[in-house]
Amino acid sequence: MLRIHHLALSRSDRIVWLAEELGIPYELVTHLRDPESFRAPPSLFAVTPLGKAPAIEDDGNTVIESALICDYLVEQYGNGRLRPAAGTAERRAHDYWMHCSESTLMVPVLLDLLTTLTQSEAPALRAFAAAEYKTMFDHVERTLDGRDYLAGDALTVADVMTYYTLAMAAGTAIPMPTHAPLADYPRIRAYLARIEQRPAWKKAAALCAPPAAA
Ligand SMILES: N[C@@H](CCC(=O)N[C@@H](CS)C(=O)NCC(=O)O)C(=O)O
Repeated sequence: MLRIHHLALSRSDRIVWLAEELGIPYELVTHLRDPESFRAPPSLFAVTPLGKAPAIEDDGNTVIESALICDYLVEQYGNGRLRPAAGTAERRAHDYWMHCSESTLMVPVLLDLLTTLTQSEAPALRAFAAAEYKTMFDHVERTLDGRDYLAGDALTVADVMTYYTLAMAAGTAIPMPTHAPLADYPRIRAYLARIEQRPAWKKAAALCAPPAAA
């Protein structure tokens, strides 16, 4: 059976959500962050050389990197779902967002998170992140003009990837004192809300939530 290694408060939410969307049976192994350092525990190094989440084990394969895991699961279990047909405009948009979500879009998010976690003032980094957020949100807002999802009118796995990046930026995936304001982006707010109404997303959110502090 598919085993998903989940780190509470992390990108591995994407993989649990995707497994729920595809109806794949899985075993969920939850790892907890060190409360002081916010780093992953040593148990993840037993699974992957980088000690990071998400990771999956399936049929003797260990797969890491959330985009690659998404591709693997859609390939193995999708039966044509959640990925547009090759050679279409929708597929090109899907491929673009699959890459962009974990590369360009993640840069300001990680700068913001790291300056917060290290309790740095770092005004230049914050200013850089703020400018990048604006560019990023303007781009996503324009993309969502006339469509419900990033590659068209249907959810694709590129939305599974990009949703989490946007939710981090908006401060909802990992609570952060500073986060990018979405007030000027009605399509992005509607997009996030549309996703958060999906039964698979709701189930994954409940399963992935960290245990309540005692
Ligand atoms: N590009 C990788 C990033 C993996 C990554 O950095 N995961 C974070 C969680 S969001 C992690 O495990 N951090 C814990 C640590 O580095 O100690 C992916 O998309 O899977």
